[in-house]
Amino acid sequence: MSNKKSQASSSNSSSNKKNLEPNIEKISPQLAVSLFKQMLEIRRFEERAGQIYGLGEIGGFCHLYVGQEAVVVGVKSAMQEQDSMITGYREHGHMIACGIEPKKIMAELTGRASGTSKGKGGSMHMFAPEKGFYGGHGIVGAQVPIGTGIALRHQYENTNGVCVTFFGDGAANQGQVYEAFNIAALWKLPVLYIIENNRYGMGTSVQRAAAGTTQDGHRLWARGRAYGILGQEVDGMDVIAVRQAVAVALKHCRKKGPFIIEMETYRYRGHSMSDPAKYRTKEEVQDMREKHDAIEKIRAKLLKEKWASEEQIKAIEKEVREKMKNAAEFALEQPLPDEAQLFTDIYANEGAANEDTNRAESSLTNNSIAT
Ligand SMILES: Cc1ncc(C[n+]2csc(CCOP(=O)(O)OP(=O)(O)O)c2C)c(N)n1
Ligand SMILES: [Mg+2]
Repeated sequence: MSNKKSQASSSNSSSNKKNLEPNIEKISPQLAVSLFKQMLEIRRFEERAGQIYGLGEIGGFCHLYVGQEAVVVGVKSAMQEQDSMITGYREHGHMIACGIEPKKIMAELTGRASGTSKGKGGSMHMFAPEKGFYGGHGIVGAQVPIGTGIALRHQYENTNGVCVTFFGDGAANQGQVYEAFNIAALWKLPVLYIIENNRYGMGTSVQRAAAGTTQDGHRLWARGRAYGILGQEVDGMDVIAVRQAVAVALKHCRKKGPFIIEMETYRYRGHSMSDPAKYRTKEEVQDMREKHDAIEKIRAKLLKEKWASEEQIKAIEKEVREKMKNAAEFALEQPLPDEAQLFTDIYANEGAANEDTNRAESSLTNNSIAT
């Protein structure tokens, strides 16, 4: 990660001309501690998930968010109650940031009946609409038009909400993203697009896959320019910079419509648990972990500013470790879904769906009599 400060707060950046006015909020010690704790929760959760996957307890794909924690924690901390969120398949951290109990998420990963999708969604398909979280989507980029549609609902129903729509650097090359940008700009939809640029789409680096990007300046955010959508790059390894930039961007979205933030971030683990990550060097990963880790950055700030003592930090670390250990133990003790559950939750309105099926079956029978 470049050591660049968030462009939101940098006045001499060339891209800043198109950016929003900086609005530097003073961060309280309590807030800083809470951001640290939330990021740590996601990290420890993901480490446990990785272990459980190794034990063969997680079926299907499993994409960990280790390294990217500052993005979702910073974003969520700037969101308001009425806002909503949607993302792709690397969403365990988003679920935690939205306040869903880690034990229920772990139960979902392990396919248990008490999981957030009753054990039928797994790692990639988790939802909590009651908390404003709309998934959890396995098709790369598919969440972008859906998030734009949720923004239309916010506008239509005058909720004053914004739909924060996350997608990756790889997804940024999808055609449907630009169809969504077009309609969002035309209709001034309240949508904040967050590009989590972790430098790779599976094993392909962003420079190899995305035109107009370089090692230093990714500039995926600038792709909104053709539609008149403003955007900026932000250091996604700095939770405070993320929060500050998002707070300003959300104000813009509520009043004027779409905005794009490209978060410069990094994933420490492979694309998914089955990826040995041979397309990058060990040194590259080590450098990121040692010099740019977002959790270490805020831990150092807490100590430097005397916002928390060593003892307080240790106590938080212990509490979080215990919580995630308990979440894993809880999940593994839970029963699997009953076999009868195999054919439920397929349609949104199951009563209507059953009627349709009956009608289709009877028309089939009638037809076969007639022929
Ligand atoms: C439409 C579609 N094409 C291909 C895939 C296979 N696939 C899964 S993840 C992925 C890479 C996406 O990378 P990025 O958007 O950068 O997200 P990241 O995994 O880095 O979070 C691909 C190509 C898919 N799931 N859906
Ligand atoms: Mg990526």
